[in-house]
Amino acid sequence: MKPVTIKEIKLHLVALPLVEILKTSFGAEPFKSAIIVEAVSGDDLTGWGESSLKTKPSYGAETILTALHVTRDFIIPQLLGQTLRSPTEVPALLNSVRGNHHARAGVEAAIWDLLAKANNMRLADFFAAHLPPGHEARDTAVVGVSIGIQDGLEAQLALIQKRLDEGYGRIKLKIEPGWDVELARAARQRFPDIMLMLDANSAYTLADSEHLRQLDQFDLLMIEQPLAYDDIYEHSQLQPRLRTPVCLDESIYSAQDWRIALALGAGKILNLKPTRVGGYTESLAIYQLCVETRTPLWIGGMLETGIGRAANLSFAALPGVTLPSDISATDRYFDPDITEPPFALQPGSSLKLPEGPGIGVEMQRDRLAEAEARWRAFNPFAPLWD
Ligand code: OSB
Ligand code: MG
Repeated sequence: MKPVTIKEIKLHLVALPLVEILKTSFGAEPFKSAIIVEAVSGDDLTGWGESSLKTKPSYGAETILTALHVTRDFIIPQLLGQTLRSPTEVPALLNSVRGNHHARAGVEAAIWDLLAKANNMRLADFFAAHLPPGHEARDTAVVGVSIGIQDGLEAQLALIQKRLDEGYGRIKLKIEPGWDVELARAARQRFPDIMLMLDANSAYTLADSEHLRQLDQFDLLMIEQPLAYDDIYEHSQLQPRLRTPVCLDESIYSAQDWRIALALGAGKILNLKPTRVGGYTESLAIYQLCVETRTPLWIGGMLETGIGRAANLSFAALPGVTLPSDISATDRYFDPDITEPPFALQPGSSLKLPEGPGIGVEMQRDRLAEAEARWRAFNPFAPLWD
């Protein structure tokens, strides 16, 4: 593999208007915010990555501004001037930076793209090159769509119908107390045969076990993160009381967390968000653990821009990703995105991998500049100091 030397790492704070707001049990934000990371090599190749975060610490502890601070002041100084043969060398170089997974993942992703481009490989094939033989990437990944909490059952059912008409083969609905059993009942009655799952985003406690058990009658593919965002143990008490498989999202930050969760029986399925676990190196370790333990695995999303989505799609094309991923077509998120070409849904509820080297999509510099100006105009926070 051809190495690269990291000459410069630039950060772009962006805000993009969402075509459809995603309301979850922890609320909704009007814009997609992200840090777009631009890594430049000594021979002037550019790699792109994304730290996909909200402005509030509502999904996890990090925010867009904590990630900016940690990336600028602690992560970038460790990497400038380094010569890397593989992006899997990045975590060791960032040993001194604890936690802050989304921040570390954005920079690591830019270096994955940079090294894949330096070696003229699709990112998906570059991932596969870091796995044992037999994990060659497919040219497509099977995907589903995540639908937010709506203002009433009819509106919700209409939106499910719209997504089914577009060709999505797996529907995920966000739930919260007061918007769960009746929602699932109505969705099942109207759509008896669809692949349906629910995501609670940590809205329940173990005291709700009996209530959640009512969901067992609706033949759900899974229920995602019913209990606390940082809990594994109580999920292990809940899972045996449910027939519906529990899928963990928020509370799995590493391969070690997932090993513990599997040992305790805290869940049967994993939503792997590469940004939540600190990047693709840790994601590959988790992937291998899932393959070894035959755990069903899919790739989750954080409403990524085309930069993060192209990379996640490349990962979702690995054969050990066995369930539909939360990576939808561009028109579900942005109009337009900051990259070209857009992702369009294909037959079989799938997305095609871009063909070029690295992430395979092209940054549109004018739209990036617009999205940065939009962030500055809408940034809801006062300066931290002056
Ligand atoms: O819980 O999976 C989640 C988006 C932001 C934060 C958390 C979640 C989500 C999604 C959207 O469900 C998935 C996507 O990117 O399409
Ligand atoms: Mg989730």
